[in-house]
Amino acid sequence: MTPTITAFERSPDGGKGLARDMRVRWALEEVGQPYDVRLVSFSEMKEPAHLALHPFGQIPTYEEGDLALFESGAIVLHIAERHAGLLPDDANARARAITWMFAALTTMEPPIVDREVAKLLEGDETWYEQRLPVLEERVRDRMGQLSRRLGDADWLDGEFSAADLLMVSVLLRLKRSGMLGQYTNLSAYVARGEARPAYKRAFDAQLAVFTAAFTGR
Ligand SMILES: N[C@@H](CCC(=O)N[C@@H](CS)C(=O)NCC(=O)O)C(=O)O
Repeated sequence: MTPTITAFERSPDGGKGLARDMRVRWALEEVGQPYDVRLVSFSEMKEPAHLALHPFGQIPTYEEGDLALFESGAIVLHIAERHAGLLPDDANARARAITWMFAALTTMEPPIVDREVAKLLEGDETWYEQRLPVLEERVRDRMGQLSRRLGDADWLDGEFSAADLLMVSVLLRLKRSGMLGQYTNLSAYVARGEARPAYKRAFDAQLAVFTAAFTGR
């Protein structure tokens, strides 16, 4: 059965692939599972039909027959568990990969998103200039720790897995800030993720949505 995911009708990131449908698209592309996309506007996301799928009125969601999921990490895990290619077969290696998936979403992503949100919503506040270095320090702490752990390895734990897919997705949020470029091995790690054919297909698909919304093509 072909799953359906939801994505922004007009992504606020301008098609840069930072909205969280991108990681779900990427996972589906990695395992070769075709999918449909239902585009939603900001107002539709807050209406009952969408709230029945996503209690917080956000994207992405994932529907497959009777199953409806929300939370990008849970969706990627679901895809990885049902298809070969995104989680190792060995039980311990699989548990470690899932650990890294949680690390990407619960240890790395929050400080990165806190910094982004502050820039977006608090940039005009008088205290913003004092707050920014604190937020950036928290991001750098985590980047430094991750950089030391990754060392010169290609991926977090052996072969590419759903853990790398999520970690690269999270780190990509920092690309424009210049902070990623301060960690040579993390920049190379992200570039390796972006170079994957499945990533490129997913990126092109989400960009096509944005382009169509603005050009009508
Ligand atoms: N923890 C959620 C976060 C979902 C999320 O923040 N989605 C954003 C797009 S990337 C969204 O829908 N924002 C619109 C809103 O919150 O109104 C996940 O990983 O799926």
